[in-house]
Amino acid sequence: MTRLPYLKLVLATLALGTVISVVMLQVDWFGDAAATAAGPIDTLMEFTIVISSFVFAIVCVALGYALVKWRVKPGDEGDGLPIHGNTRLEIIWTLIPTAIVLFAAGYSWVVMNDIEDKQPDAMTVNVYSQQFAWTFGYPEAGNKWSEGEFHVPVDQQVIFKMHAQDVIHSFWVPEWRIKKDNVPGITTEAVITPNEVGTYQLICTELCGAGHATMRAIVVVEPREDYEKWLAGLDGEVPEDLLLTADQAIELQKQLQGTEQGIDSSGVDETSAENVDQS
Ligand SMILES: [Cu+2]
Repeated sequence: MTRLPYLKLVLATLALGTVISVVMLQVDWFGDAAATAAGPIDTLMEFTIVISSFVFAIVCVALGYALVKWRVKPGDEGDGLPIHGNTRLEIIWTLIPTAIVLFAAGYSWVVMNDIEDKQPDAMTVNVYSQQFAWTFGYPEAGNKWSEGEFHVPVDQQVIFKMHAQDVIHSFWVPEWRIKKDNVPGITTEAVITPNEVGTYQLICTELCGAGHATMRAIVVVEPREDYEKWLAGLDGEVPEDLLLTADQAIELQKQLQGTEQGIDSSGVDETSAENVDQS
C-alpha cells in the first residue's frame, strides 16, 4: 500500500477549510443586532462555523483523495481487500472531536454565564403566552398589563419571566438573539439588555397550534422617558387567572367544570396538567 502524501492532504484541507470559512462568513446569518448579547453570541456562532468548515474540509479532502486514488480499475470485478480496522486512527478520530466539542461547550458556557449575569438594577417583565397571543405584566409598576405589545427602556437589563397558560410557546426577538421556551407549570427566564432604540417583533418559535404563525407581538425599545410615559398610560392590571400557579389553575378548572362551565377553550388538558411539577 502506498504511503499517503500527508503534507499535500493537510495543505489541501487547510486551503479548502479556509475557502469554505471565508464564504460562510460572508453571509449575514443573524440580521440586525439590538442587544448586548448579540455580539458575543454572533462571535460564538462564527467560531462554530469556522470549526465546522474545517471538519467539512477534512471529510471532503479524504473522500476526494480516496475516490481518485483507489478508484476501481475498468474490468476489475473482484472484492475489495478485507480491512481490519486501525486502532490508532480510531483513537485519534475520537479524541480530537471530543476535545473540539468540550472546548465549544466551555466557550458557550462562558458566553451564557456572562449574558445571564444579573445587574442589581435589572427590571422584571412577566411574559404570558397562550394560544395564540402574548401579554405582558410589569410587576414593579403595580402589575400593569399590556396585550400584544410591550415597551422597555434602552440600555436597561430586563429579566423576562416566561409563563405559558396552555402549551409550550417560545419567546424570540431575532435582534436580541436570545430564545426561551415558555413551559406550562414552570417559570423560565431570559436576561436581555436591549441596546438599540427601535421597534421589533416578538415571534413564537414553538409550533403551538393552528394559529402559531400569527402569534407575534410588537416590541418597542425607547428612551426611558418615553417608556415611563407609555407605562403610565397603561390601564388595567394583569388578570387574576394569569397569576394562578398551575395547581391553582387546575383547581379553578375543576370548580368551573363542577358548575358545568368548563374552560373548554383554554387548551389546558386536565389529565396531563395534573402531573405538572410545580417548582
Ligand atoms: Cu407558537
